[in-house]
Parts: sequence; structure tokens; C-alpha cells
Amino acid sequence: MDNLLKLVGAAAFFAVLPHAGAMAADYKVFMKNKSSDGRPMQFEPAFIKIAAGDSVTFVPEDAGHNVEVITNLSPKGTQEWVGSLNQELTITFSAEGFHVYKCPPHFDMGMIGLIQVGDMANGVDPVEAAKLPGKAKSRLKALLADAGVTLSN
Ligand SMILES: [Cu+2]
Repeated sequence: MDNLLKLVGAAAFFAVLPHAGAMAADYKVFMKNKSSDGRPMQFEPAFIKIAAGDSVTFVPEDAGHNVEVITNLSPKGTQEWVGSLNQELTITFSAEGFHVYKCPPHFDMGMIGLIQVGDMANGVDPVEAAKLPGKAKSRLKALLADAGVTLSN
């Protein structure tokens, strides 16, 4: 009986743990030849908002893609990260603000993605954004609009 009470006590303790602190979540972004809305060569979802400490796993649903951060369109001090072709990659995000990434083989076709960490809505330098290839630039503009931000020029 005594042992049973201890077990019940332990269960109650673990049951309240999730409320004691924020649990880091893992999100999935798929690399696809065609998105659900019919766009060729896309990340899906191409815009997500997460919390600091959460991670994102990039999943190669179709072959021929990889993912690489665009450091000059991400928070200051962002280190280079890049996945291998056709390989899954998990990145944990701690710096708040916008993080922009691309699929190098399909960058010119507009295969670009946006992650907002926390509520900060700065971090995308319009001068650097203006240097993006045309389709990547217009796609990023649309994704920023989803995040409630208007990119000048
Ligand atoms: Cu690609």
C-alpha cells in the first residue's frame, strides 16, 4: 500500500511538470516539388512562427532539395547552417526575430522560407532582400506579409 501511494505521488508530480516551464516544440517543414497550393519547388509551410528554444526539422519529402540559412537575412550573429541534399536536418532556434533560409538548387525558382522566432518583427534587411533573385524576393515579400510585415522596395 505504501509503495502504491509513492507511485501515485510520483505520477502526480510528473503530471504537473509541463506547466512548470515552457516545453520546447519541434516543427516540421517539408521540402517539396509541388506545394499543396500548386507552387513548384517549395518549403511547406514556408512561414512558421515559433518560440525561442523550439526546433524545426526540415524533411525531404521529395528528392533533390536541401536547406541553407541566409545569414544576412537572419538575426545578427547567426552562424552558417546547411543540410545535405535529400537529408533531414534539425535546427534549434534561440535568437529572436526573422530567420530566412533557402534551397540552393531552387533558390532562383523562389524556394525560400521564413521562420519567426518570438514576437520580434525585425531582422530582414531590405537592402539585402533587394539582392535576392526575383522569384525568391517576391516569395519572401509574400511570406513577410503573412507575418504582418511589409518589406520596402
Ligand atoms: Cu529545392
